[in-house]
Amino acid sequence: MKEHNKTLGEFIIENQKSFQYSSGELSRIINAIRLAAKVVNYKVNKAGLVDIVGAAGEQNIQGEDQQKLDVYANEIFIQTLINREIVCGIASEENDDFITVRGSDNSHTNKYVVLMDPLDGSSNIDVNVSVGTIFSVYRRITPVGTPVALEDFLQPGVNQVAAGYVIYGTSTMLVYTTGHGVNGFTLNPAIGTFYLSHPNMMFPKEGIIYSINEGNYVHFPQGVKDYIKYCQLEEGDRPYTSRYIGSLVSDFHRNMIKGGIYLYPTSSKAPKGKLRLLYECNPMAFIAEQAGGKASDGFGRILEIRPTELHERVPFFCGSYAMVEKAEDFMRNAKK
Ligand code: AHM
Ligand code: MG
Repeated sequence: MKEHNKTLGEFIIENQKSFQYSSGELSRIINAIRLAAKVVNYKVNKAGLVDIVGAAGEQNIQGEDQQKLDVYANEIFIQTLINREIVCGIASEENDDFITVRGSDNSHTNKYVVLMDPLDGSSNIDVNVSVGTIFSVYRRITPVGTPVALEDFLQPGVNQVAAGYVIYGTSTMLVYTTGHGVNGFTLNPAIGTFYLSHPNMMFPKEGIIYSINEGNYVHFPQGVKDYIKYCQLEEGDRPYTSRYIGSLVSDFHRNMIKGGIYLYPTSSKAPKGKLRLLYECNPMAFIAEQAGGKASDGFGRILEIRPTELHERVPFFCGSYAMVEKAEDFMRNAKK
């Protein structure tokens, strides 16, 4: 079968065979995410109609309550995972605390936890710009049979068994890794099926795009200011091109295809950075590394950070390997 004729469903089944000890649970989690993504996609595509059928907090003409899309996406992903009884716990950027999930027999026998940002960049919805869902899967570390605990969620990113994102863009894509490279699937909306469109995605080692909210320039650490100036210098393939959507998934996706770096550093306004380690940075870092890229907090590997709280924030430098390495050089030099 030609690669582009392969559906996500077929790909999941084929790949399950390559996990030596797989009981099929991980495949079922990816399947649940695939389903929830299609439901959220349908709703995101209708978002422009909100003015016609009623805004969030109001009732639409059918008398149904309108919900904010990020709240809706959160509920869809959580409910889809809970209904299928495949995870023992879920943590979401939208919820203060993690959710304990029991099996139908009230047991705690499932092995995996899912962490997610159900609708990242949701402020872009009102202006018809792409948004995304980010997810991350870990094997629990507490014994099977006991209720899930905070430590099951506070694992370093190197422990991830799967991570991915959905991008609701000009076309909708699901991109994910289980630690054997990164594959991208595009939704055919006419029949509601994802097809393998981007097998083995790889970051170009070098790139010419830098993505950062330069409006915060004066608040950035010196190393970042120096790196930005380096990007803008007239030399070799520089100045680089500046591209910033303000939607992490979209900026990351473009940079992975074209070559580039995404930066969300600390600033005097956000002393720990803005992005969340568990819901945004770890999954994107896992995908980046699997695609030959690099992800750093400016000084060290994102995936090795030991989290201490669910909603922890970190500075994030991620993208083409050589570009992130260069940015780290500037960070180190500015500290000397
Ligand atoms: P959110 O989780 O509240 O949507 O914030 C995350 C988003 C990222 O998608 C994006 O890269 C970043 O925030 C943009 O932030 P800023 O507007 O400060 O540049
Ligand atoms: Mg977010």
